[in-house]
Amino acid sequence: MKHSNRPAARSGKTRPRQASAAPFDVLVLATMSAGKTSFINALIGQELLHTANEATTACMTRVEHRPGARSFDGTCYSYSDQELARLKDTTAAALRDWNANSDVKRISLKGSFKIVPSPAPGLVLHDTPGPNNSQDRRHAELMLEAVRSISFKALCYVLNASQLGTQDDRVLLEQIRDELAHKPGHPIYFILNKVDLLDPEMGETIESYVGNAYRYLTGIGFEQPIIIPTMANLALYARKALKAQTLTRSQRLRLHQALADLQDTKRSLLHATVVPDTIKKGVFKALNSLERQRQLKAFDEQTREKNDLQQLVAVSGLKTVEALIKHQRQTIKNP
Ligand SMILES: Nc1nc2c(ncn2[C@@H]2O[C@H](COP(=O)(O)OP(=O)(O)O)[C@@H](O)[C@H]2O)c(=O)[nH]1
Ligand SMILES: [Mg+2]
Repeated sequence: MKHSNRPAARSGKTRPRQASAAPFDVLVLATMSAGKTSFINALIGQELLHTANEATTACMTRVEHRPGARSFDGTCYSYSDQELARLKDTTAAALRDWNANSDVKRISLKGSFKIVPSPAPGLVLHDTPGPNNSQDRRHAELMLEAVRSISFKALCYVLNASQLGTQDDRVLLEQIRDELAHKPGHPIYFILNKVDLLDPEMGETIESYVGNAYRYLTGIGFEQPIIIPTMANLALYARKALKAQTLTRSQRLRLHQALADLQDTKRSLLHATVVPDTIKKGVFKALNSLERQRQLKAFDEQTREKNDLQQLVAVSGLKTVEALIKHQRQTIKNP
């Protein structure tokens, strides 16, 4: 392992105490490469966890939001729950190494999510390995252990819109349905990811794909599923651009294309979303307000670009998921 095994040095200064908040754990599940890790990075607002078009997530990763923290504290643990390494400022490269190390079972990260508005403290996201990796049975075991042992308050299940209803996906959904039968009252948000890959001119409209997903999920036994068409990658790129983080050439090109298509796609993305009315109205309101601002003010080019990026994030599905999480947290607090 490349990184220091020594515990991080403690500074002599006393830090201000973090406001303690009730934890709200969100478990993210899916088969391999549906976009779990990309979705979590978009929720964090930074490319922190490692993503790729291959079986990358090999261990459990817990990411806790600590508003105001300057960097991400990271610790990784072995299968016997021994601390293997710890870093004060955990980088994506360090996480890639930990993730590739077969001794590492779980990683814990604590830091400030770089999104606006900042979520309330206590939000914890859990990334899990896709259980359908035929090379490594441990992935499936870890996923199941996560569902059974983490006291999550909401579950995000990521569906790959461009490969809906594979056999692996159906098996996993049936497994989750059976596991959740013993845990009533846990909302599931179905993230219909990669909708940017659909080609409306080939008849692949958002509405038809959400309809397909609805029938698929109700057929498996999920009644009145909440379905959010999502573009996790583009939301992440837009959030990176809004925070002046460097984008790769390919990310810039894809973002540019998405912004060019935005006028045609933005309303259909929100209309097709299957969520409670109050949530949907809130997201439409935010989009309308951004559109009004863009028309009314004497915007310079830079402010207009920022407004476009905010509109993209507003319709990317991420804002809808964040609104659902916020609503669920309030419901738990004030039942
Ligand atoms: N086109 C597109 N690709 C995506 C999206 N989200 C993730 N991906 C890509 O899908 C691949 C797998 O993503 P990853 O987050 O590692 O999936 P995981 O295995 O479920 O964690 C990567 O190449 C991502 O860049 C999306 O919204 N649109
Ligand atoms: Mg992953």
